[in-house]
Amino acid sequence: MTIPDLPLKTTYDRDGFVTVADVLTVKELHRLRQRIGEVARGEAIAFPVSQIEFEPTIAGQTGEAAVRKINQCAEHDDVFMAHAANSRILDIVESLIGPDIKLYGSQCFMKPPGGIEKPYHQDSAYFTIEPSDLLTCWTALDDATVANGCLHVIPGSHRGVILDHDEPWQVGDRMDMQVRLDQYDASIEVAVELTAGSVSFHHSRLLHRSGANQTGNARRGLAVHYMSAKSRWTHPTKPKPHYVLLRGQDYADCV
Ligand SMILES: O=C(O)CCC(=O)C(=O)O
Repeated sequence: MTIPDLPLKTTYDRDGFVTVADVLTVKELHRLRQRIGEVARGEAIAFPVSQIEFEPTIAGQTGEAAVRKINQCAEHDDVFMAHAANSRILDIVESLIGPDIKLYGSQCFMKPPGGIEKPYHQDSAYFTIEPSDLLTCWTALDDATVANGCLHVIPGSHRGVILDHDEPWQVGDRMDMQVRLDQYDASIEVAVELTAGSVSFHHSRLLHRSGANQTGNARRGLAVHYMSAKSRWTHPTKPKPHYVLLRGQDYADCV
């Protein structure tokens, strides 16, 4: 693992994201790639197919090349839960958000050849948790480049508020929302290119997007969302799900 010069927390607090090279071993990377393939091809019998989303633009194809996203990987599979609980990753998460850590969610963005972009958004706009200081650990399962649709971020945008996500965005036959162009300064955007096995950590208010995959190979990224065990559930009607404690202690009246 290659730790950058500045303390990670200094960079994370300033920019809202930080990268660490070569966090996974070759063996860990191989195991995750193998398992994500099994899930995407429907070979992991116990994994619920309802958690698999398909690319809207890849018509007529089935199997791994047509999968856009797999939701709740760690919640439904031990291989991904072991990754979420990887002590090398949790040590970094602890240095950024403190010692009491729960798993908020996980998803694998498959970005196959021809996979579409995901426009600018803040994860906190979708998370019913306060304070809105969750952390996403995004692990590159393939080299992530501008050409194949790596993440792009607006440094420092996590220090602002949660913006309105009121610009409609069509994902196949369903609508999603994005932030309007006039709400951020696109000229300071940074591309977060990573080699396979390297990781970026981003704050849940950081504006980020990923590009379309214009290459012939997949750009798979495994995102695990972590929160402090002192966070609170804020949804007005939905009951709070059970969130797994990964490190530290639980708190009464918290998540
Ligand atoms: O990997 C992608 O394409 C999108 C990732 C993303 O939006 C996230 O990790 O929150």
